[in-house]
Amino acid sequence: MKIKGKEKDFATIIEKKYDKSIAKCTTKELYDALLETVKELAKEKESNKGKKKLYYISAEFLIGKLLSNNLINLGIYDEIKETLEKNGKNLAELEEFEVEPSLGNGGLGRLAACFIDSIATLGLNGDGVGLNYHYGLFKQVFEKNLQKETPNPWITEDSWLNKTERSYEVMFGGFKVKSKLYDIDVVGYNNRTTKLHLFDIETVDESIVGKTIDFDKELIEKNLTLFLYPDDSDDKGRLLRVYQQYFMVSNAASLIIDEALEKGSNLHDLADYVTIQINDTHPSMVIPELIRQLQERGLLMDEAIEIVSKVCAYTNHTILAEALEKWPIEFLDKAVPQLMPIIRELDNRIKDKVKDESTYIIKDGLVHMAHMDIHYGYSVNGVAYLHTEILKNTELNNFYKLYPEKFNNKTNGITFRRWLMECNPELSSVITDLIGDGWKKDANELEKLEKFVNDDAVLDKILDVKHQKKVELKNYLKEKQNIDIDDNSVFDIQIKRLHEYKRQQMNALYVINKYFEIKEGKLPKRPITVFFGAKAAPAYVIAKDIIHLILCLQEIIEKDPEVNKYLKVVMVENYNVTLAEKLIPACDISEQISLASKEASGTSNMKFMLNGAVTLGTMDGANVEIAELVGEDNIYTFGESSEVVIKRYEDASYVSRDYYEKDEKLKEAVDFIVSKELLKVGCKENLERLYNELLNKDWFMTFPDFKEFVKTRDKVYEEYEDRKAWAKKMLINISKAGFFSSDRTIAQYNDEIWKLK
Ligand code: Z2T
Repeated sequence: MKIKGKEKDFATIIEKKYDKSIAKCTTKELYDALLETVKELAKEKESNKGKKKLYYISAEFLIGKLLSNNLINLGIYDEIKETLEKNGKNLAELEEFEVEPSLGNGGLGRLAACFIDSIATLGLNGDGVGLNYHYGLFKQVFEKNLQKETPNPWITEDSWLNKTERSYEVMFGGFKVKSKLYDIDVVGYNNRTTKLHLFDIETVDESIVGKTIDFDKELIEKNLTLFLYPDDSDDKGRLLRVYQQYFMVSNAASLIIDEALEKGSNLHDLADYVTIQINDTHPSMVIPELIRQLQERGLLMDEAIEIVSKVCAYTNHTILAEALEKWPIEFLDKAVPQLMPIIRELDNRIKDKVKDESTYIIKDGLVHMAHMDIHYGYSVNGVAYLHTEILKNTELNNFYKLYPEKFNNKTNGITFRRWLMECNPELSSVITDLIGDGWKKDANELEKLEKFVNDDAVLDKILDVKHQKKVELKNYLKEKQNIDIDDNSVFDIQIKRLHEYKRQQMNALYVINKYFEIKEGKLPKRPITVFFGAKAAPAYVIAKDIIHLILCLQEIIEKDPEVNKYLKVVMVENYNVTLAEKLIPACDISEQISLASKEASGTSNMKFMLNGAVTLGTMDGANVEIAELVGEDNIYTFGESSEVVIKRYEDASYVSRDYYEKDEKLKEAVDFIVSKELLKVGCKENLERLYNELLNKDWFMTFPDFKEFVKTRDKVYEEYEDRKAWAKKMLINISKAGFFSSDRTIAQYNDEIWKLK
């Protein structure tokens, strides 16, 4: 590799730094040296430039570990790997040593991370802006088959954060704080870089947190950047979120204005210098805050509003009503009193010209953040075709009627650098051997794989790689969690945040059903391993009950000698990006079973497909587009359509008990939740609550889909046995995954929304 124009090899760097050879270094010494080297290399790369700049503001950036990713993007992965190996060391150990940053929770945060990778790679002038949470999202531990939350400190002296000199004053009602900016260099796969800006405060005090994640929510100066999504089941927690959000966007607005001024903007022309993507409603207060700061700098209200309306664009990530943020006026009055008059003015202007009350910003004492985004942003996008259609035709129809031109779709994507090249180098090299490495820059080239669909040697290779990745996962989980897995079993995986609409509970009901079949002597042709990975929000009671059910099932099945040879449940602890990178390449069947209409897009569905798993899913989110691309022979779909589901909600006609009473198998499975066997290993309170919830409500309609789910899943296992036919499905899935590259998504954001050069 070249540093400051001079050819340098890692061995010499080590020799100079520690006065000893690589072979004699500890893992920490090697890691530190690599971290330093990569940081230096990143600084030397040209950063993306241009007059207009994008600021992608997001409460989450779930970036994952960065060492290997950066080595790949810098093009020195192989070189470093070989040098280490020659000296009896290995990169995997350094990867293990790195701590995963805890700056996100799920799809929205991981999407933001894929996006900055693609922004850097495409050479676009755009940065990420967010917060530097010291503990981030909680760490999940299992105790007595229950989820427990503990702090997840991830910032060590070896982190990728670079301290900067940038600092702003942020005013809250009654006090002010001083911010401090940390940057992480984001290295693209093309020798260019961009930045992730993470704001923090110096007065934050980690010692107010003990072994649990409880802390005094009123000590804002000490707790502001401790946790991502602090428990919001009480007012104090919700108020803290407002403080966090305002802190994020006030800093962002200051940074944006400063950078524009430095480049020669006179602020009247700010829209030529800046575009802001608001990643769901968490950063929505950037709208009134930017208006406020522009007024502070001498602009009049009318002009400030006009400018901001040309600068801000909003992405919606969900249609779940309970997830659309609405803040009580009192909260904003208390935390950010300077914004309330501006928000009122924004609302009044709408009330003056729009008749439809459902679109007002302030209603019944609540400030509807998304409404503000839609009225005062120039673009509103959904994250998959179906999702955007539902926004236009149902959820946001009243807004669509006002501003049809603002609405557009940007189907999500994933970075193939992390989700193929890094996590599955074996498959990557099979692909490159077949079609060359053009696919690394242009993901659509993966389609060239299609011509090998009848080539037995190629199909065998793909099956071999899959098996190898299954063995790797098996060994990893043996070492980490002391779990024994049969690598010849079929690996059936559902990994995502725990939410009722994602329907992990329906997957669990399937497991119970299979358990009974095995007990009755109806044995599967091949053992089945059902993997789950999921964190539940600490205050989301039913979600935690579902985790409890899964962990109880895991224990019961494990201990049952009649069943454990044929069925195994594995719930991995503290599911995160690192684990995803190990699970996804090993997956045979990708569970994407959300209630149709509820999953905006999903992104694990894309990662699985890219790694040769076959989807078992509902026609929801991006599954619809996957089905369209791969064709019906290469995906398994089931369940009621989004139209039927939406209707059912509209006419409130769904009664779960009717299904329960009519379907013997379903009844048996549901009853098992509160059976003697389960109560022996589980807690009565949790299991009964879940049982009652399903029987009396089942808000996400698992019962109507259950029968077809069982039938389809059994068929998947059946067809899995024709290994050659299955390998063809794998190959087609890989070859059609190119559309889901986040490079494509970001190119579309740029062409149709940001319009950067
Ligand atoms: C989130 O991860 C998602 C939606 C949210 O709505 C919030 C969070 Cl934290 C407020 C997810 C969607 O559920 C998922 O379907 C989608 O793929 C992902 O965002 C990225 O768009």
